[in-house]
Amino acid sequence: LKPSPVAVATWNFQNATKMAGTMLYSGASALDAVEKGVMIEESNLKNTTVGNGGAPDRDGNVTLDACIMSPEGNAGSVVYLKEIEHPVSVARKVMEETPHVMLAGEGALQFAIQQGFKKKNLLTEESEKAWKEWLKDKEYKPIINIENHDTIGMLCIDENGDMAGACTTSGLGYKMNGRVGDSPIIGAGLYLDNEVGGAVATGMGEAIMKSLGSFLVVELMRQGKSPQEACEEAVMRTVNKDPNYKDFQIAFVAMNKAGEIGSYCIHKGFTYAKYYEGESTNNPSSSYLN
Ligand code: SD4
Repeated sequence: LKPSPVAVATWNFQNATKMAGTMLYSGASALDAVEKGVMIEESNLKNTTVGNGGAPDRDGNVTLDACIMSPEGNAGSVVYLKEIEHPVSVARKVMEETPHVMLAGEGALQFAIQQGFKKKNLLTEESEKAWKEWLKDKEYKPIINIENHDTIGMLCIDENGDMAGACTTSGLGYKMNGRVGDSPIIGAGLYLDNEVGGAVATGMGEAIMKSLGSFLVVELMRQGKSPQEACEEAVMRTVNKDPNYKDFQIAFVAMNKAGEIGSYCIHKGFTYAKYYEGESTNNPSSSYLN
């Protein structure tokens, strides 16, 4: 029996899950739905961690990371991409139009332009103002407040029971120039296997990359764990290994082929959005710390 279509995303991004969910219930593919779904947040100027309006690095550059995975197990990714509002769509083009998986920086931008994407200034007045404020003290430390973590990772199941996933971000605010996080790394910010399920991550990318967290979650599900158990074990890897785990947040959302969802994080406050059978919800995640 196939599950009904489902769209699930990190944080309370219900506009994104509604977009993806309504597309899925009208017969769209999981791949089209995840792309269009996360594009909502790439264009949302109020979201300062994704796409247009994303916080710049400490030198004032807005640099974007994104990736996408298809039911066939294909993947595309862009890292350190500047001046393009929809990095997820460029990642999809990398997957579909090139022999490669990942393009970076200048080359990614050049490819995007060849593909017809238009350059745009993504540094808004507000994010420039906030950056100039930050420059006064230049204090760089992980910020665990939920307001500062708005990366969108999304997983969808379509009417055929096929799954796709996407992840897109401007990364940690005021990161070093050149820094790339977990979000565009296949297996870290996103992993999907259409036979098993998928996982997406948000939070401190450096910690997620070191455990290749999303890959880990999917492999644990493959071994028979529920999405919830798999997310818990992946978070505990970091908690047990990193003495500084209290200073940062990491969170995973996972969904298996049956449409079962799980989620876990270090610090309380993480939620995930879901669209299922016409109903849109925001769901609190369980956490290691309260
Ligand atoms: C990163 N994981 O670049 C991203 C940041 C994030 O919500 O999730 N922000 O490390």
